[in-house]
Amino acid sequence: MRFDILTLFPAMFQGPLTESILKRAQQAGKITIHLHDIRDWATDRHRTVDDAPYGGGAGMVMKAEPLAAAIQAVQAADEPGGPVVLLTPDGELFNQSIARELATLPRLILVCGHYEGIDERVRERLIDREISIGDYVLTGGELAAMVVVDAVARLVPGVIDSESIVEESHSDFLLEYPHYTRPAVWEGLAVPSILLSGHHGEIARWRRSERLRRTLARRPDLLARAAAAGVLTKADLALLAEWGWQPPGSGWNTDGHE
Ligand code: 4FV
Repeated sequence: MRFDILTLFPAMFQGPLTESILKRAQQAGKITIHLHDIRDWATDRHRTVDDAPYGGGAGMVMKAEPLAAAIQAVQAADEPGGPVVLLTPDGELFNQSIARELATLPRLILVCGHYEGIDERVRERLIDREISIGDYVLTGGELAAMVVVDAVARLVPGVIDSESIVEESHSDFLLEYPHYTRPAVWEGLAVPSILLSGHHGEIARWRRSERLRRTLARRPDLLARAAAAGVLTKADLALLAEWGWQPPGSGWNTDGHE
């Protein structure tokens, strides 16, 4: 998979995208990451990429011309094409299912806004999709782009072993089960004996119940989505009923009475 990132601060990407799993994925040719400095498409001698907002107000706005020229040049630079995605706090909220969807694409072109944002006309003309990584405001879209590249790249086949993708948090709306490793006792805290039993069937059942317990305790909204998506088994629903939880709309509301 190919990632193109358009930014005013390409140096920010050294480190997060050049270490560990993403580094090995690039070395193995599973992914390629191309950084493009939007300022390279500024045509005036001061290489201006931003200007004051029409209508007044604080801050600056990214100019349409250099940004549009950058997007069109990068799109034309290579086949296959790919969606142009703007990272912005008013985009659709990024999550694991969007990450899975994007990881099926051959290419992704990410646009990092800065200042107050980009000229609206570029959004109308050249942006295919807008994604937010969360309901808070960053100084720029760069960190958001790194988050999206990291979450998507690790789902590209061969980047990490598929075994560890299967049961991780949000893979099926449920949160992950707790993890333990040596020593068996640490500071008086013992690893749950079931995990030392070697009974893989019972370990799988324990891990599933821990995922349900944790999701019910921390993110009951996800449990409702899991139920709606049909990923909860009869055994799951029976266990959850013991804990007083019923899928919304199942006649019994979550705290067990009509
Ligand atoms: C953001 C977010 C974000 C807004 C103004 C960049 C900043 C500045 N991007 N998810 N949250 N962007 O806060 O994606 O231009």
